[in-house]
Amino acid sequence: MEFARQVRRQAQVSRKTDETDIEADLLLDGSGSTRIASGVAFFDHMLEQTFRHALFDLELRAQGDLLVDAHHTIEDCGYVLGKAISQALGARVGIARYGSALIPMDESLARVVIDLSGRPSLHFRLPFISRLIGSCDVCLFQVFFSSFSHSLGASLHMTSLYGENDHHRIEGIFKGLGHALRAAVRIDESLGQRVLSTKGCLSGVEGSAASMAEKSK
Ligand SMILES: [Mn+2]
Repeated sequence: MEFARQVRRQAQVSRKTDETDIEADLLLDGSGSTRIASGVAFFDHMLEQTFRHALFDLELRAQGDLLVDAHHTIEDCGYVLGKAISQALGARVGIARYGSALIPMDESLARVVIDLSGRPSLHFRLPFISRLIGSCDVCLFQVFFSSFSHSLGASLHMTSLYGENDHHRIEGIFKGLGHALRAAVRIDESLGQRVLSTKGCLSGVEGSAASMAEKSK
């Protein structure tokens, strides 16, 4: 129990390809303070919702090939953010593992459920009315959540139950992700140094018991 508590749950991840150059600095047990600059304003607005509501501190800087379109930038931000959370969680010792949220946003209602199982899976249901929100193609949200769930190693179920306005509906989803994450990463003190799995590990994570021990030194 002491072991899990003493570790500062943070990560820095950078990733550079010919398409994107991204740096993320993340603190899980933060206050929700964010500085986000992806070059896609509406996407920044959505990420700010997730990390503010999760109470994670995040600095994210992305420079992508936006002259092509926002696809690579948004997809790779998903990859980097999922990886940063996974890295900050290490071997996932003592965490609640599951989180869920029902989030109203005016006339709309979003449901988000997450399992930090180590196994990636995404179910995303939001029938958009428009093709664009701001300058952001709505098909890119699913692309984002897909790469995020893969690098995080999480089963992610996101459903907009109803609503009239695309902006409200997707914002409810991003806020719901924040609340679900906040619940799932919470240290459950009754678990002590155990992992909430009959296997004894949450498989597929990049961290390991050895790397947790290294960090706690
Ligand atoms: Mn908004």
